[in-house]
Amino acid sequence: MNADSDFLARCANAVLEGDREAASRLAREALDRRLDVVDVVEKGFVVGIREAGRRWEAGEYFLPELAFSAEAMKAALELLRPSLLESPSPGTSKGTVIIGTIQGDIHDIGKTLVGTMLAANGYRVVDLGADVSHERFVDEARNQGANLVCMSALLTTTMVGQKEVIRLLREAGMRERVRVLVGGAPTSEEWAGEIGADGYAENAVEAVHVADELLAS
Ligand code: B1M
Repeated sequence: MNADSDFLARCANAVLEGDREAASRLAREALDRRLDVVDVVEKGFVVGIREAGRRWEAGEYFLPELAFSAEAMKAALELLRPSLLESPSPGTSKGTVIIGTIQGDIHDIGKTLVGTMLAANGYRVVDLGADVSHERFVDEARNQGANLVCMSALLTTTMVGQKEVIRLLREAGMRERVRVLVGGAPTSEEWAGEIGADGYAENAVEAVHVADELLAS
């Protein structure tokens, strides 16, 4: 069932106010009411964290307030994760995915969401976390026999690392057998083309579609 706009607004507000308890309570309520959890995340909690970012940029929030918002967001996601992971096709792996946030970048909320959605849709996901060195992406892709390398970047200063990982994959002779998907707020379709990635996705749901297309071709 889809959540009503009032419920979504309360989710956004709990994150915006950095209210971890309220965010957790609302996440539990969403589960109890069997609401569409993807909707609750994307149209509720994510709206709150983006508005917190806007306020911070506008000088209306200080960094600790932004950090509280991020904590509230993570608390809600933690509770919703098992439900997000309910796979429509359990037991069948569509391929192995390596995912992480690029070196120098600690933003992990969007990356975790993308990894969760990929896992929920039948991929074996190896989540390397945040601030992952360029070399580690390549090493893990090799060790795990990855079909797809997913790199998230939220900073204009770190997105260039995605290009470096692609260069290293090429240097290691792995570029032909590994597909590369990039994403994160400052990235774009154009950026993906410029750095030689195979795909770009704007959000977690789109990431699943793009991964499916890339691995089918
Ligand atoms: Co920071 N931060 N932050 N931050 N932060 C941004 C990114 C910023 C845009 C805020 C702003 O100015 N408005 C800005 C970057 C500016 C720029 O580079 N142009 C910024 C900055 C500057 C910083 C610091 C440098 C601040 C400082 O210390 N002075 C610092 C960086 C530290 C570092 O990384 N080295 C910093 C720190 C933090 C917190 C720790 C407080 C916290 C992060 C907590 C955490 O993640 N554990 C934080 C937060 C929360 C944000 C904002 C507000 C929200 C990010 C987020 O979680 N969004 C962000 C502003 C914004 O994005 N509007 C901001 C929700 C999440 C679900 O969305 O991550 O976009 P997102 O992921 C989406 C899509 O992008 C996409 O799908 C996801 C789900 O829909 N996607 C992919 C993401 N990865 C993908 C990968 C894919 C495909 C799709 O395939 C591989």
